Amino acid sequence: MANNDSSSDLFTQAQALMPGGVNSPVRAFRSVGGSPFFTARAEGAHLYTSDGRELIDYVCTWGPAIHGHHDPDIHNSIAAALERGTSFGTPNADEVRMAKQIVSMVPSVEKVRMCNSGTEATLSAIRLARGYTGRDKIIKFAGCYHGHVDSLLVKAGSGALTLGNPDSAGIPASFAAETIVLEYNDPEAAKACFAEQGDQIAAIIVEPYPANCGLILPDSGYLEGLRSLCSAHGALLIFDEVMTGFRLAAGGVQELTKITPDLTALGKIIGGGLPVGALGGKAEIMDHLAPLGPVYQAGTLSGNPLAMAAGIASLEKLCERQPYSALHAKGAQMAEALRAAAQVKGLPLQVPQVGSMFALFFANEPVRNFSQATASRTKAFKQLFNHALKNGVYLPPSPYETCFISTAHQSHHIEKTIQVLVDGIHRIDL
Ligand code: KE4
Repeated sequence: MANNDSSSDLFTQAQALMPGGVNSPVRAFRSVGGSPFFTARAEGAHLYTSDGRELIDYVCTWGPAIHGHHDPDIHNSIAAALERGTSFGTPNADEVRMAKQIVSMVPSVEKVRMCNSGTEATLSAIRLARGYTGRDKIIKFAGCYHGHVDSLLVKAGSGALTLGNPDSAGIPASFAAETIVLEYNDPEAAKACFAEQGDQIAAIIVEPYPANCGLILPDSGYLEGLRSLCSAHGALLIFDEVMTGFRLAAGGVQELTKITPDLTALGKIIGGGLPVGALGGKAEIMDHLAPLGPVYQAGTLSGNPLAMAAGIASLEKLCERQPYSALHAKGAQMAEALRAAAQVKGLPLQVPQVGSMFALFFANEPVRNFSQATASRTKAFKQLFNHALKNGVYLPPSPYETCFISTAHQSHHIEKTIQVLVDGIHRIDL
């Protein structure tokens, strides 16, 4: 239903009905000031706000919209599925089609369990790792965000970090005690941890390229080291590719690095904009899931036919179009232009970029871990965010997120964005 209320009116109504006026905290603009705009519709590279504004969108609904918004192929696939009903509660052919698609794209995945969000995928992955190994402890890394799973909301990134509560209230100390938090890109810390308690560690869960505390890339050999440690100590390596899966390559980071995790959590792009997550991995491990094995995992709408139709269309389009080198070129063009502008101004700006993902840290040195990310100048980011928004460019409303480029971002969108952001960089007052 079309609504003619302004964003401000809608936000006033929303705050009376939903905590913070949002259904997910990072949307609340708490770290960049002001109030969030409301979106009336989205098309291609643009969001159209309830105030009649057109914005070039670099949030891409936090990752799913790799083909841009309102993609016609995804739209038509959903419309066709809709003619057959919305949910059956029984197995349906599109679940088989989706599973075949994932297995064909993600190198390490032999079997798949569909669910409804990235959070469900990661919570299922750690439960499966604990059930399979008979061990309790999980290693995660400071700044990584794996969804709002109780035992993983410890030194978490994304909205938790944005709001300054990386360790959420409401999580019993007994839960947190089973989670070991290490600094990313610190191989010695990981080695020491396994030397001390390797026989208690069920798994490492890692965003292979952490993108929930800005974007951090691994030092050479770091991920390979985690793989070796897990293999040597009988722990599982879980790649949380909810964000990077299908985003950086058809097979995600594990295709780029040729590292084989034991389990992979997937989400975002896999749903084509509808709620979908998935857990995949070696058949021998996955077969420990109910109804075959003792590890329970379930979901009323898991494998929902509409969501499968949207996700299959999204993944098939990626396989047909193979847009990754073009997306990388756009990301590199953006990053190089912003670095050059900052250098001219003598501004400490790091722009980590890989493929269609990039982030902005106002820091003197490249950011390699959580501590360095949180030491960056967030006030400068806030200035740039608001300058960009005022000039029609929507960056993620937090310095602890990552920007996404879609195939709908044409050269003129990139060029306009560079012009706006370079102007914003020149106006920053540290
Ligand atoms: P969801 O439960 O939000 O679908 O996925 C959780 C999740 C798991 N793993 C990774 C690597 C993720 O990035 C996420 C969710 N990402 C955030 C944005 N950085 C979602 C945005 C939000 O919380 O509203």
